[in-house]
Amino acid sequence: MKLKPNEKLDIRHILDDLENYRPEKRGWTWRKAQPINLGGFEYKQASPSLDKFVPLQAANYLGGIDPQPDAVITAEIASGRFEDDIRRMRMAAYHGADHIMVIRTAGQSHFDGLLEGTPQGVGGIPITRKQLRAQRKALDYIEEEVGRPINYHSYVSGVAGPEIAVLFTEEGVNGAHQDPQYNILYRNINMIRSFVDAAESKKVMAYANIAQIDGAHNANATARDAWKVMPELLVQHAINSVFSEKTGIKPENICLSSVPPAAPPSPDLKLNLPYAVALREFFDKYKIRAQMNTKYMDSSTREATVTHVLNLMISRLTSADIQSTITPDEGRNVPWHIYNIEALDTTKQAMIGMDDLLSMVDIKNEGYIYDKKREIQERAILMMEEIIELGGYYEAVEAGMFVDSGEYPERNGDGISREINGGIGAGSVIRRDKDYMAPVTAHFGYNNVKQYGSEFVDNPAKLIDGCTFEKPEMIQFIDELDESDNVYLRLDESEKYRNSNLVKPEVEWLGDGVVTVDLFFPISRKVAKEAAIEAGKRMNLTDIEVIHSEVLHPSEGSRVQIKGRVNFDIDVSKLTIPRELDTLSEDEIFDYVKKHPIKVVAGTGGNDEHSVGIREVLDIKHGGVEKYGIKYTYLGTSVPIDKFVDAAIEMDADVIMMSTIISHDDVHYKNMRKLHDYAVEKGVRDKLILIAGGTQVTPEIAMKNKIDQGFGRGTTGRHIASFIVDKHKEMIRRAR
Ligand code: Z98
Repeated sequence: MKLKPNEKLDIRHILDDLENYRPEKRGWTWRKAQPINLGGFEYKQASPSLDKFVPLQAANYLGGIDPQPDAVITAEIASGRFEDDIRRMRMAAYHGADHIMVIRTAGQSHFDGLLEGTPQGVGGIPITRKQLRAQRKALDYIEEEVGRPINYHSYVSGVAGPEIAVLFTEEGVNGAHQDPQYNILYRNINMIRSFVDAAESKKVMAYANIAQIDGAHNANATARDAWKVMPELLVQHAINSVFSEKTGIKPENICLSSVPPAAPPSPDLKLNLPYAVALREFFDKYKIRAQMNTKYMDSSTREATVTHVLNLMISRLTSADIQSTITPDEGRNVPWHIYNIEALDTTKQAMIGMDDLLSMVDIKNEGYIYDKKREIQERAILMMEEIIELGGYYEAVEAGMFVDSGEYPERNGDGISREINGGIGAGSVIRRDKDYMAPVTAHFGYNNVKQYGSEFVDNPAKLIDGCTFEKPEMIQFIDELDESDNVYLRLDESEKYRNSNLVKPEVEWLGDGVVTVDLFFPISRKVAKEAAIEAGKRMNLTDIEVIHSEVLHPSEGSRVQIKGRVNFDIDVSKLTIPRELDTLSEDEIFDYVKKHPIKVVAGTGGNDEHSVGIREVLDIKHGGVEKYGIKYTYLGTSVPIDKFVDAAIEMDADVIMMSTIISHDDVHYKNMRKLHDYAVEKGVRDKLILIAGGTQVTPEIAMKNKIDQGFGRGTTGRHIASFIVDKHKEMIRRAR
């Protein structure tokens, strides 16, 4: 299957023959960082362009270019239905994502084994072999379509961590979070068990070249005063990174999950920049995965976006290698298509906008930034020393040293304390017997295989002629286990919206019918929220919830955003779709008009006094035809129809642009016909391009009334100039 931009990705095709699908490659792929030249601009921190993409809107004025930054860009997807996530992955790839993280369903860390089938999740998807296989297969098609490898990512945590690492290796997962401290601090899993599991998991990840992201950022999200835990964050990064390296993960696959710990209204850069510099300096052989600060995010996408952009500036100043784009979703827990894609665009826009920033500004090696950086590093070293004095990491956790919201060595006594012998899975670690033997690849620690020959020491799986890593045909593929909760049932339920004429508004699942409505009420926020819900009811929405509200003034007004569900389908075959006018590129229009000077006479026709629209499409100010070198003479308002033609003859004009807003008694039709008839009568119809425009004008109406083209709402000077150029070319051809 080859994907085509104008065809939907067929989920059922992805599911076909999954049993025999094999991932095309293992391991992580970095972007090819290289300077590029695009649209006449030089970019230094860039990477090759995509074959298929959706550019930023401003690209309309810059030749449609879509420069890509050098950092890998992440989309975190958490809809709960993997089949809908696949469609979103494709949208994300078009907007520049080459790292797709699928969030796991709530509570999967506590499952002590693997799940099978494709059940629906809460706040993410249950990770299963079938789901992984389907998504990796879909990404194979998508990466071929956009022309760039896409890294697929999920989480190796919880009591089934090692099993998940093996599953990820078998299924071609390219990146994963793995940090035993996450299990201990946030999932209350026993610490000894977590480190033993991590050793095994990391060894497997090293074998598969899976990039590893750690969990330090969670301290930031959890601690009450997040900006104070900066020294601890360095300590957490250090513990996981060194442990990973010792299990065999290559430094270039070790990615620190860094979050700028503060956000406005705190003095963002004054806190976050020295922190990022301290981190970069200490951990220069590893990669930085920059995550956004979600700690302070509430429900305002605007506010989240500004924090995101400040974070992106820090990423640029400290050369982040992977850029996450989680922002607006996490804050208000609405993981919808539109916000995922918006966050990707924010990232692309900001990173490209700040291209090569470091060659223009220096980060000072003195004064405030130096002192602050140095202080954070010193505090981190002191914390590490105290941990060692206490007896090690386990003792330090038991003493509540982590996620304490004091700035080390200050302590607030609110750290997360876990008992060495407590937590989930306590007592489940047992010493391997002397004759312990496991004939598997990438197994950590003692393995008694030497007795069978020295060739098995580094390759125990040879004893059984290879394990599932070498021989995927040994993998047992389980399709579905739950008859009442699986992808086929969900696809059947939404089938009427797949490849049919029916559509329904959607935020995350096909046919979910969810819409958002933005409202303003001139009252207090408390009352406005209730008024908004009532408004939603009167709009026939169901399941109405307020998802955002803002005070503009305590009594003068409040903004409320609600979501709700609609209960109708739209048959697109019954819609009248206006014909889209072709536009030429700005350069094409400029070049043509330079070689073939074009003159226009224009005005509002008959008794029409509405001159705003016509001025907008004439004047250079807002991109009217004048911008392209077209000369115009404005005849004014209420121009008699015959005067348009007489003026055109007198001025030797090529085009008449008549604006006609009033439609009472079909006067706009009548005036168009009159204009044509008068031009015929004067013997100049063949030499003139006649254009009519106005809110009630359509191309069909204009042409029916013998006018060359009609322009309605949304017309810009470029539309009209493009038409004039095309028509002018045609007239020259005909005249030959
Ligand atoms: C992120 N948006 O970092 P559960 N391991 C680590 C984690 O940080 C996480 C998990 C496992 C964030 C997502 N992080 C939050 C180190 C989650 C996931 O228990 O299955 O949710 O574990 O991308």
